Amino acid sequence: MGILNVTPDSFSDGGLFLEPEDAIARGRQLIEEGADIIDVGGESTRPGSSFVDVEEEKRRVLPVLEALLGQVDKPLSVDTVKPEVARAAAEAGVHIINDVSMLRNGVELAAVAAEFGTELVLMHSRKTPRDMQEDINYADVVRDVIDELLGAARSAITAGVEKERIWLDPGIGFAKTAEHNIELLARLDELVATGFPILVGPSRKSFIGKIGGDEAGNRLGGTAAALTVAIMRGARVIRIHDVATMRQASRIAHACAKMSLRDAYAKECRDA
Ligand code: HH2
Repeated sequence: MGILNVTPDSFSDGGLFLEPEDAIARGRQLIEEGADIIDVGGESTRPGSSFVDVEEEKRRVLPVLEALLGQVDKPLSVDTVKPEVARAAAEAGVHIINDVSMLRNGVELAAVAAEFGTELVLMHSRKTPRDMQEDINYADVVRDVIDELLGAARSAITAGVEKERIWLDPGIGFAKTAEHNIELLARLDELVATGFPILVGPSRKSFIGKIGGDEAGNRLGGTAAALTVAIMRGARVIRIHDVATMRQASRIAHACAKMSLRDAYAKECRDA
């Protein structure tokens, strides 16, 4: 999943694609580089980002979604927590609604996904991007994240979303310490065991700087390592800025994941 932020203040690509023509060209470039999905967002979620109202968010994302829907032959996703924006994007034909609030403001967003038959990504987070780092107490971060995600999935199903259309995401960097993020990646197989497809978004995030020791700079190596672990543990979709480079990493990780499954299967047959 290639990231396309149509925002002035996203943490790593803010301001680069604010003009619709630049964003549309970037979307086409992500597809050429090998993205299977493009995720278009009009409001940054980084700590301290400014609030965007519904009309402004629609003004940012709709022209880009409409143009790309006519130009690329891949599913498009809208990264929004606002039901009004999700509805306008669904009316335009978007395939996926990506909700980083996990339905925290009510189930209206899920009702839109149900009405239009889109996929619905529920990403784990707590509070809002502005104060999420105040709520980082977990008894067991992996079990707590799973419980909270399954609660949101149940609400989405009650609102009419088909279970098969729900994806879960541990929310790397959202109400988590660097160690929490690492533990969620290392134990991602426990999320995979819920049976829902798992999406993971480690791209260029600050835990890579903190753990890798390169606070401000290049986080490509750390992103590739996180992506590899996630794929080996069974993640289905990785949300990424640097598609060409990460496509290469994901091909290798997939090949290794397939091989280890084949070996496990052969061993099972031998033992049977
Ligand atoms: N991370 C960000 C935004 N949306 N959606 C999902 N499903 N998973 C994620 O991990 C995720 C997400 C934050 O990254 P980015 O879009 O690069 O930055 P910003 O929110 O500042 O625009």
